[in-house]
Parts: sequence; structure tokens; C-alpha cells
Amino acid sequence: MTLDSQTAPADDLLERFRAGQRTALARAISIVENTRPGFERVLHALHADMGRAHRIGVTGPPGAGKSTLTSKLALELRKRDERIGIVAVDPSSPFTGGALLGDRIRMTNISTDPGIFIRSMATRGHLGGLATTTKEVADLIDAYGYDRVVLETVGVGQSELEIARTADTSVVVLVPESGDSIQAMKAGLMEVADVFVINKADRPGADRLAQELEVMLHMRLGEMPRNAGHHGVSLKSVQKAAREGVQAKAEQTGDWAIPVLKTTAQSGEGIDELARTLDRHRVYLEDSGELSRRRQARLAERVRAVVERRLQRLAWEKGPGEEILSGSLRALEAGEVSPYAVADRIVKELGVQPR
Ligand SMILES: Nc1nc2c(ncn2[C@@H]2O[C@H](COP(=O)(O)OP(=O)(O)O)[C@@H](O)[C@H]2O)c(=O)[nH]1
Ligand SMILES: [Mg+2]
Repeated sequence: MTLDSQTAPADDLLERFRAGQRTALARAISIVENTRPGFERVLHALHADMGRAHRIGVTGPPGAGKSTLTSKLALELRKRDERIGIVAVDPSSPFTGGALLGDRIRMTNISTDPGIFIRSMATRGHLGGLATTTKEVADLIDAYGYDRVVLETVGVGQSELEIARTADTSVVVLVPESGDSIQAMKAGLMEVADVFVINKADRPGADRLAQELEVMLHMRLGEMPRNAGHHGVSLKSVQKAAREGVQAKAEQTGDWAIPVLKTTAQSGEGIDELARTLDRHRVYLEDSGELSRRRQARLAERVRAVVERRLQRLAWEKGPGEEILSGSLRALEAGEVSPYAVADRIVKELGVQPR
């Protein structure tokens, strides 16, 4: 099958990509990232090679330690000889800066190890297509043959949450000082988490946050923990009841009981347990059929996004959309035409019947 809407990609690039040349991966990524002519053709040609990697979203507030945690996780997975790609969408804390600059040795390890590939995405202030582009970059790393692809995003904003939502496994990183669990819920983080990680467990408040989260997770299942309303019942005992309740319910229904882990990414504490939890979740996804459900949802969403991207290009870049729009501004302001009539004209230019 061919795609006729675009120019042919360099076959040479695909050949080098398939031969496992890292420079070809980097090149393919920059073609996709910059939506260069033929970028969709590259993705199309490599589609059959995608779908093997375990996609892990790591999201949470800025400064929570996501990059530190991700690099420690990468090192942990390297011990088993797995190959890990990391895509970081976090302009405020680039992967090459912040936490990692201070640790030259670890940084050198990570950046010279061919089993670890790190790409920081430039957002350039246009967030519109970012979510799709980021996932397409993850696709390339998957097609290249990495075992895991970690997508690091700041857990605020629609695009970022969408990226987390479409991973196979979503890890939500919170820290004691990031406020309480209510805030996480408000930000929509509760809804995307498959695993909660409370990082900076070396700081005060980590236990309390873990307790709150477990109680909230339990309440979401529609039950109050036993004794929750009694006087003199400690949060700790409510937490224990909540955890047991969540686990019992999960066992009954074959569902996944969302774990609340504690880590100290800086020292590496808890990272091995995180790696084991990710493995467990991957097994759960496969056994329950949830992996296939999630992947189908992701692919359906991709088709929609690509259609929208193409229509948008047709309307605003290839067609006379901008011209019609700028030529209508005075009439619009004067009330002589409505925005709907102008939109009708632009849509008509696409060869589509307006509403
Ligand atoms: N105390 C403490 N600091 C940490 C821990 N993990 C990361 N940090 C620090 O938190 C800051 C932000 O880390 P970073 O990984 O860039 O956070 P990100 O913005 O979520 O990616 C850095 O100064 C890290 O050294 C931890 O477990 N404990
Ligand atoms: Mg970061």
C-alpha cells in the first residue's frame, strides 16, 4: 500500500533505520517532529514494526522528580539488558538539565549507553499537535526495537494528560510538597493513574499522602472503608482497610488494584519495586485483554487526529482559508457576514458540502 499524498521518503533512511542505525532513528524523529514533507510516509512504512514496546507514561507536577525517576528506572531496566527510549515533554526541566547536570557520571552513563535513547521534545509554544507528534516519536522508538518507551510529561494541561492516557501504563508521580491528593484529583491525574508513585519519600509528609491516596482510591470504588467515620480511628488504620478493600475487590473482578508506591529517586530507593510493578501491570494488561483495548483506542484516536491534521492543513495551509478569513474581517466586524458564513466558504473550498 502506498500513500499518495506525500513525496517518497528516502528509502535509504528506512533501510538504515531497519538496520538499527541510531543516526537513522534520530533523523526519522526530527522529520516527524518538524512535520517535514513525507513524515507521514515514514510512519506509515514503519507501522508494521510498531506495537512491541511497553509504553509507560510518567506524569506529575513540575519538579516532582519525574526525570530523575525515569533515568533511575532506565538504569534499573538496563540491568536486565532491556533497551529503553525516553521522550520528555517538559520544557521547564529538560532532560539534559536540572537534576542530571549535577550528576556527571550518571549523565555520561545514560547518554553514552546505546541501550538508552533520550529525546526532549521542543514545544515551541504550539501545543496543538504536540500530543500526536509526541506519540508518533514514541512509535518510532518502538519500531526501532526498544523494549520500553517512557513518555515524561508535566501533569497539567490537556495535551499532557492525553499523552499519559494513551500509554499502556500510566505512572502518576506526586510529592509530599505538591499539595494533597485532592489536588491530584482536580487535575484529572486520578483518572489516568495505573500506578501512583510518591517520590521524595525522604521528605516529611510522604506517608500521609500515601494514606490519603489509598483511602481515596478505595472511596472511588464506591465504598467507604470500614470504621471510617468513627472517632479515634487513625488515618493509618483506615488506609490499611482501604488497601485491603481495593485488593479484595480487584481479586474478585480481575481488575487492577492501583498501587501506591514510595520512592526516593535521588538515591534509587523503591525503583526496583517500581520496575516490578510495571512488569506486573504489563502482565495484567495482556491477561485481561486491556492491552488490546487500550491499543485499539490509541489507534482509533490516531486515525482521528491524522484526519483532523490533514483537514486543518487543507483549510489553512494548502487552501485559500487564510485569504478568505483575512478578506472577511471587516465584513465580520460590521456584522455583514457571520463567522458561520465565512466558515462555510472555507469548508466549501475543501470540496466538502457545508452543514
Ligand atoms: N529530596 C529529593 N529530591 C529529589 C528526589 N528526586 C528528585 N529530586 C530532586 O528534585 C528536583 C527535580 O527533579 P526532576 O527530576 O528534574 O523533576 P521533574 O521536573 O519532575 O522531571 C531535582 O533537584 C532533583 O534532584 C528525591 O527522591 N528526593
Ligand atoms: Mg523532567
